[in-house]
Amino acid sequence: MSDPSLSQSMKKRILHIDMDAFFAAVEQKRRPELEGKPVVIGGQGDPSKRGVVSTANYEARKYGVHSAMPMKTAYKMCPHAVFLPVDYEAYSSASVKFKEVLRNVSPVMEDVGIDEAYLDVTDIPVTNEEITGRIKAGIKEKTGLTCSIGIASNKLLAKIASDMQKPDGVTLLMEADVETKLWPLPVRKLYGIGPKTEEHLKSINIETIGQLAALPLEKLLEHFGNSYGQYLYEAARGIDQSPLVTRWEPKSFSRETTFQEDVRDWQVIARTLADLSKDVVQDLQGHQYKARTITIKIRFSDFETFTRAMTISDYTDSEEEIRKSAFACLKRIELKKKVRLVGVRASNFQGRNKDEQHYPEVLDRLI
Ligand code: TTP
Ligand code: MG
Repeated sequence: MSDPSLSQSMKKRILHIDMDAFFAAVEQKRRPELEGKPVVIGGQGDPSKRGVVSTANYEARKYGVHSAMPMKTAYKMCPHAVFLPVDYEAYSSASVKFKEVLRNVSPVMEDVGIDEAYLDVTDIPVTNEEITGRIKAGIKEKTGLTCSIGIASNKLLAKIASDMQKPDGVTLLMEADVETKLWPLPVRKLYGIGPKTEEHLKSINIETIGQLAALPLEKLLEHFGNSYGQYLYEAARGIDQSPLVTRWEPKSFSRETTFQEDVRDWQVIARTLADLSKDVVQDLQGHQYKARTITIKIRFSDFETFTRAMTISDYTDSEEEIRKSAFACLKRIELKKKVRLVGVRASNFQGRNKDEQHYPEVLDRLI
């Protein structure tokens, strides 16, 4: 772009809004007696039972408690925390309210998850302070909760920015800040880099985004293939031209269960798989989707985890067909140890999900 004024006028202003300690904050809002106490949300809310931490508030995080950690470990780290079960209905209703506030600020919104969204405010002629102030006040009024906001010229940088000053922060990340602010961060902070890519990069001594940016394009293409290699090359430089996807569409529906005690009995595993398939089918039918790919997940007692996927020839929402596919996947896993967890996922929806092939890591994180 040779005309700088033109490139300037085409620059976008994208916000990424992410709620602070979301599940815990909703619980604290409706139970004022939790004020100032460490709070851990997960599973059935009983740390002596199985289940993982969905989230912990900032007080509990000081003790090392974090999402995805077994509840029992959280209890060891912070026995005086208040442990609560997950109440999705309450969190979904807060989520709907906060997204309404955003939609009233700008109709160009991408809904990315229960507690986060992107908002394109390029065409709204007010300052960053004004717009972020308006959003924070609106969310506070409708939900009583706080959020953190990132502002940048694209989604990639806006998401990184929203995480930089949590909780209740506002962070502007300019393209000129890429070297000083983006490059020192670990590669995992980049959207689309999951544990596998992180591991791969570590094996070639790449740990920070700056080190990734120092790799020549050819090397990235050689290690990660054309599409993903090119993506990493650009992402490390803060380049992202992906548009906001304004109509929210789920990419998959999945359900999983952790047994209270590890199971060896095939009948129990099979029955659980059938029940989970039924739940997934209800999700599909409820949202009027049909899927072609069924994936199952089996985690053994020693945490070794296997997934097996099957893609069928026609899109379906039939319970029988999905259950049969799940069982066909189960046959491909040797049940040589006791099983801790079973999961089922339906994805690859009709006419959708074109992106998934490009970002295998994003898919990995969904199941
Ligand atoms: P996050 O935005 O990752 O976490 P958070 O909102 O609790 O905390 P932060 O202030 O750092 O943003 O996730 C949003 C919600 O999603 C979180 O409150 C609980 C849920 N969640 C899980 O159930 N399991 C997980 O592993 C993670 C990361 C989140
Ligand atoms: Mg959050």
